[in-house]
Amino acid sequence: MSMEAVIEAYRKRVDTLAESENPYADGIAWVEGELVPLAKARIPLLDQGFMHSDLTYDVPAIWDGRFFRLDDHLDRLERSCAKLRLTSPMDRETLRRTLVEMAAKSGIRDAYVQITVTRGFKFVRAHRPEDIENHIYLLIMPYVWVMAPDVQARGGSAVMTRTVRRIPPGAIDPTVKNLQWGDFVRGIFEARDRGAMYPFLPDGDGNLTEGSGFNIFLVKDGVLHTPARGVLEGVTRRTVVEIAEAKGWTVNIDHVPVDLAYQCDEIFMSTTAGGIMPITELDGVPVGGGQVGPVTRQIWQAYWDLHYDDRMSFAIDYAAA
Ligand code: PDG
Repeated sequence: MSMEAVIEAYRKRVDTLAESENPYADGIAWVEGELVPLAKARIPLLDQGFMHSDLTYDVPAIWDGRFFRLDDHLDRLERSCAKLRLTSPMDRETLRRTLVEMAAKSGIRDAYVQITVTRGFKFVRAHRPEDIENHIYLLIMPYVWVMAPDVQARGGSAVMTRTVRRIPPGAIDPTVKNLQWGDFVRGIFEARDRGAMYPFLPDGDGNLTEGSGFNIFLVKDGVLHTPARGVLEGVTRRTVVEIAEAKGWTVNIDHVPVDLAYQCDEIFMSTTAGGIMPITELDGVPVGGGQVGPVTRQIWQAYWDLHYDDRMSFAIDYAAA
């Protein structure tokens, strides 16, 4: 499907949802065993996820009623939990089933889904991790666009940040999906101050890392480059790599010098919350010809087509709710 067709079909589904009288149409949350409308969801203040940001989370998405790469997100969540010595109090099958039930109950067919595992009520200073009962929180809400679809059609603007670098992997492991967004928030403010939308954070050693909720790809002479280190290993990033390799293109996952961003032909960002997001202006200067490039376009289209591929997604039975 073309970019226009994908977006138009999506807008129709959003209009249908807007007419719904379902109490969960704006979002549904699972907190301490109860399902509540998202706006009513509250966390207990004493949870260490709140007190010390002692948590991890993951975000899969639902597109046109189909869960996309759910198991890849659950695998990553399990790896993140293991690294933080957290254990989800909900086993994987229950988690899968609960998410599907929540989606069906809400009627939301294009959704942002968040699973958060927190330490729980005991602080690690005073207790061994194996003696702490961890918590889980779930939410499903209408699809989140880090870059709005109409902006995707022409491309967004980014800056290479000068006032903030990405927190180093030796401080916070970026492969563990986390909510310590201090560097990203500073980056967003810098981007806005410089008249752009998105911050690209360098690592302080001359290499590119990632931005506020997305991985970054540079395309130069038909080769895709994306940073290996200092980044979340995005599921969308992996999808991009698989698409590119299937097309016979070369993908270089390695150190990516900041300087390459100024030499390349195309730039795009990737995230579950928005997909493939073209950047056509960097530090106020057009990227390549200043248009969304041909490689980005083909990746964009293949990405959304894959959402209907049974190997990557499965249909939610909304009628069952
Ligand atoms: N890097 C960071 C720091 C991220 O938070 C995300 C996803 C990615 C890369 C891309 O990973 P994946 O392709 O697996 O989604 N972050 C968005 C945050 C959206 C937002 O801004 O709230 C997500 O969790 O979907």
